[in-house]
Amino acid sequence: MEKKSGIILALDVKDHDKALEIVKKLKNLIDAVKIGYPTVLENSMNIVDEISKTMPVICDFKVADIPNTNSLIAESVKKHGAEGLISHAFTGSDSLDAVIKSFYPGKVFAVVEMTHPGAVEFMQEVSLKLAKMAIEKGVSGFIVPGTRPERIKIYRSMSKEILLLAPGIGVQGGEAKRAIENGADYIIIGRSIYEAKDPVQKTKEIIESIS
Ligand code: O7E
Repeated sequence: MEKKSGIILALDVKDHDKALEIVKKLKNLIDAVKIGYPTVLENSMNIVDEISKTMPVICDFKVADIPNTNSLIAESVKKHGAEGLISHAFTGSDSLDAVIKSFYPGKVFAVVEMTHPGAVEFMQEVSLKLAKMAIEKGVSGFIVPGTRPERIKIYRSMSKEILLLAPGIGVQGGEAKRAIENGADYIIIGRSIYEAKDPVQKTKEIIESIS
């Protein structure tokens, strides 16, 4: 996943043709496409194979099970050509380790703190511990909250090398520039782009705002 614009498209688009059309239009402006349950449940994993042939895909399945089940999931995702896989970290080091080993040499990104208000109720309290454990286990990066740039700064201070991917930009209130200034390597953006009247123009504006 070569960094060019620093933008990862959250392709939460259920319609197969619409999803592929938007990827085709934005292909040269974005670094990767994140595909999650909304798209795969409507289209099967074939859509991951299709898009992976044209650009890097990160599967957002927020894997959160016992080690054996996590391994089975990671092995299957790998077969479909995804370059990255998103896993929860709260299930513990053995569960995360199983994802990393079974998805190797693919990149595993651990969710350490989410963007929505409910994330401060339970998750934030343990998020730095999760991040420390995830670094020790050897993840490629973290999912960090673009809605709380001050928290991104803290995760950045934990490691210079770890990739920080920040969703929550646009519709959820986060600002691309602030996320990047506070240490994010990539921003993950969905609705602000795919629901825009002109997604290409919108993406160009976002790129302009962070460069
Ligand atoms: O709000 P949008 O439309 O820009 O979409 C944001 C995407 O990022 C969407 O797919 C959502 O599921 C995801 N996301 C968050 O919004 N908040 C989080 O805390 C975590 C994620 C996420 O992508 O998790 C794994 C990367």
